[in-house]
Amino acid sequence: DRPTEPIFIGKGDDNVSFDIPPEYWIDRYKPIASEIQNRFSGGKTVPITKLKNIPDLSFPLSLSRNSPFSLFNPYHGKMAGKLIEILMATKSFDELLSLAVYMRDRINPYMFIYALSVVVIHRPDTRNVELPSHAEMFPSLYMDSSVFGRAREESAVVQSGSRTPIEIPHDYTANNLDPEHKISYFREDIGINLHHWHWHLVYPFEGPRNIVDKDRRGELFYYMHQQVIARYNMERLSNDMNRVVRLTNWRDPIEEGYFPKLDNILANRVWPSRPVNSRFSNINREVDQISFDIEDLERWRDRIFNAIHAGFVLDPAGNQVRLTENEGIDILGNIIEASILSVNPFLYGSLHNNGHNAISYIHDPDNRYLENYGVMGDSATAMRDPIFYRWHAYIDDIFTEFKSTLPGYTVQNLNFDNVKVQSVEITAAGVPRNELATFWQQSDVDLSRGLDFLPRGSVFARFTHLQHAPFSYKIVVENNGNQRIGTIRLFIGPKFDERGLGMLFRDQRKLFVELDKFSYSLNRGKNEIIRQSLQSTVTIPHEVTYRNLDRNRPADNTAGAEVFNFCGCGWPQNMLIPKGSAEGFQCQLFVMVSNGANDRVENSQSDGQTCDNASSYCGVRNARYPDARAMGYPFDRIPRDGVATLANFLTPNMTVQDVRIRFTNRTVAPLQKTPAGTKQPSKQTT
Ligand code: CUO
Repeated sequence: DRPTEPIFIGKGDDNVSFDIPPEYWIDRYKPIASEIQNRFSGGKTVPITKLKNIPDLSFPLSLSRNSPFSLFNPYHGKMAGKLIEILMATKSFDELLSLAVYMRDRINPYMFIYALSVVVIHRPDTRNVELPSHAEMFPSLYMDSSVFGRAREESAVVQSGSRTPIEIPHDYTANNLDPEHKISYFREDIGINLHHWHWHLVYPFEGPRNIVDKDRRGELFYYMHQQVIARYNMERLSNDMNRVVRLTNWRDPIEEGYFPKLDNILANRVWPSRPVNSRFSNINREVDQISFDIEDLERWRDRIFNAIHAGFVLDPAGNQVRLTENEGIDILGNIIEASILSVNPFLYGSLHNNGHNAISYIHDPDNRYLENYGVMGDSATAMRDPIFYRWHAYIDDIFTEFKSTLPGYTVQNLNFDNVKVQSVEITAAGVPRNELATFWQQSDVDLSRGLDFLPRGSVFARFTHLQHAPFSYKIVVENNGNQRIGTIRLFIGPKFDERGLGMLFRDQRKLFVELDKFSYSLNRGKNEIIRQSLQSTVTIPHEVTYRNLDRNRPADNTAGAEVFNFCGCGWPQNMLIPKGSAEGFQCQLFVMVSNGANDRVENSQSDGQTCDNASSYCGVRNARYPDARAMGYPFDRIPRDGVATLANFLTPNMTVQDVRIRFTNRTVAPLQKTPAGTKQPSKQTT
């Protein structure tokens, strides 16, 4: 049982501690409370108001501090939901802070941080509170466990400020004898995993209804994960691999293994691995209060397919709820995931979540070996495992089945009268026109917030990730009507399939990856639109993913405060485009200008303060989804009759440009400088 430290909200040398009311200390620390407080309060202290009444925490307290906590586990989800409800009910910021301080040493830490994070991004009075990066709070979920022993050694011997970043080798989970390892750089990318953790934080499927019930959340569950699969497939094609195969047969052994090399610091265990050819079993784990059979999954699947083909789902009273063109996908998203908004959980079950559970407990389905869940059991780690993509490709295919029941978009629907897109091109410094350049880059993460060691102070892990040269688009649009608002929709997709043959539109459409979407006021005549890749509404900047902005931030947080306000959901900018290949991976860049008057949504504007910089995959905080079209438009439906290829699909307000993504095997030193005085590793790479 590890001792826990008092609460620190600063990181590195920037120690800030709370002035904890004596009654709040847990019994174990009471006798040494003042000694601990003195030992750790190096700088500012924050006063904490003592609450007269502490709400009943018995339900969330029933999960011990050292137990694993999985959001995919319905029992854990309910506890977290209760905790969120209790924290949301506090009447003021002071009360919230006080209750959080009280909970901190009592509640399971992983559940506590999850619930508190959900609360911070949903309360109006915490909109300016910056959540620390989850990778800094729980670094063991995001990187090779071997780094931590080395970090402790470094911090014990070398003074803060002179410590050398600990380098994480590029290949640490496997080698190329496993073909799937070729794209481990994608699956294990810290930014991608952070995005996924944040997405599920913004869109919990359990908890108070006013938090869960967001505009089009079921549809966004479908779309964000559909895009993950499209991106993964682009990445696979870049690496001469075939598209991911759906996990359709749940009785056969699973070919892919995964050995995560992660520590579970909370449980003092290593994360379980999954050897090749593991088989699904019925799950019955009393300790986790979870049991279901493979047959249950099959029944839910069949009922969902029946509903799609019948065109309606049944509510608990037996009434038909139609799966309409506009709302059907949202209804299905909530049913398939399943969220508490599911029309009928009893009939349609929880297919996607229990797929995660079936896989994450595959090594110990009845808990006879007292093993925890594998990486598929946590949204912070699930995307590391190749099976995540096979499972989600399966889930995505159910949504595709529904979309196939809808008529293709007509020319009239797609066209924007009197608007013609003449051309689109890409330029990047030092790269031929219509070419994108990718390479490796290193970045640093401060581990000091997430590790217990003394003396304190920053110690960094240095990891290597994919990067590309920033680029700009030039789109030439001719507007023969009056001045109007257009929505510019940019996508990229592979030009050829695995065999090097051109693709049919019906297949290629599923591979188009959204790059950007923005409104533009079109003047009469010719418009030259210039847009930077860094402005993408799909991504968040590198500095936001890694929370490096605060290093040089003014202490009073006055200058450019808006820059620092974000919620952390968003595809990482460094993964905007796939890796491509040394020869130049051939892609098609697609641009469409749709009629802004039809795309507009009332009340979709953010208040200008927070969380709207990655709206395509994450929505806008406290506002409606900012695009009236179906998510994925215009690629979300089968083509209209007579359209076989992308070229046939185009209307005058669209165009396509061939582009290449060329990868160079070189590594660039970190963009963000670690604080002054930090030593660089002796092995310099350029
Ligand atoms: Cu994001 Cu399966 O939903 O992990």
